[in-house]
Amino acid sequence: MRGPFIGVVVVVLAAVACLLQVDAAAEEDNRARDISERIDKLTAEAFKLGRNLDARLDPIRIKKAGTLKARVDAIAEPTCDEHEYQCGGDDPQCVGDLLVCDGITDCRNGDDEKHCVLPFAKGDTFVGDQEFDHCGRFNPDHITLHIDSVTTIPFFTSHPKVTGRVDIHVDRDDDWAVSTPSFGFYSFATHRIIFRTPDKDSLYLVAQFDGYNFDRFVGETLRVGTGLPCARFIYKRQH
Ligand SMILES: [Ca+2]
Repeated sequence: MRGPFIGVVVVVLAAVACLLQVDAAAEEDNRARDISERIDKLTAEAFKLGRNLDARLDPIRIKKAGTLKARVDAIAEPTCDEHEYQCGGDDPQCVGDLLVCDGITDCRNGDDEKHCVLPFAKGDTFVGDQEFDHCGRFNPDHITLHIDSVTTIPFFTSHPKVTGRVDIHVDRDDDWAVSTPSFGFYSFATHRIIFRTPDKDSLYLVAQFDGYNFDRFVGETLRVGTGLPCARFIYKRQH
């Protein structure tokens, strides 16, 4: 009697052991599947994060964001006096325009010497589309500015000298144009070229970059004396 009983017990125990092995294997499979799913999820998140970082480093997006910031800054209350430069950051400080890009650090955060690469060079051409023009008799749709030279003067490195030509195209049968030599100075502090145009109408051109997108500037022609603009063209760099 004991013999068959023991045999039954052995068979039952073997069956239980087998079932336990099956359960353990199934549990291992489930854990492996969970881990695999988590790895897939983390991989997808890593790729998404990488894409977002790439987008943030995209120079076109950085330029657009900078242009937007410049527009907000333009309508905000100025925090520095005229002819002063705002160092920026969390530590408000103003320094004189002449101290920007003069080779000596004046801002506590060093910002006045961080952006001193000229954004244009000899041979560059910008074509302007008219917004309004009631300066003279020509009323052109387009004006072209050619940069002929850019010279950094020792002891006045904050304001490189710029020479150029302003061509005014007039739509007539003979495609007539007026070319006026101009010279002026670029300010690293204001991102602005002021051209002194030697003309009898006492006009001068101010080319204002936004400090971020140097492929475009707003060009206003102003009258000497009043300082009021009588023309505005939006200029774009020709590539
Ligand atoms: Ca300086």
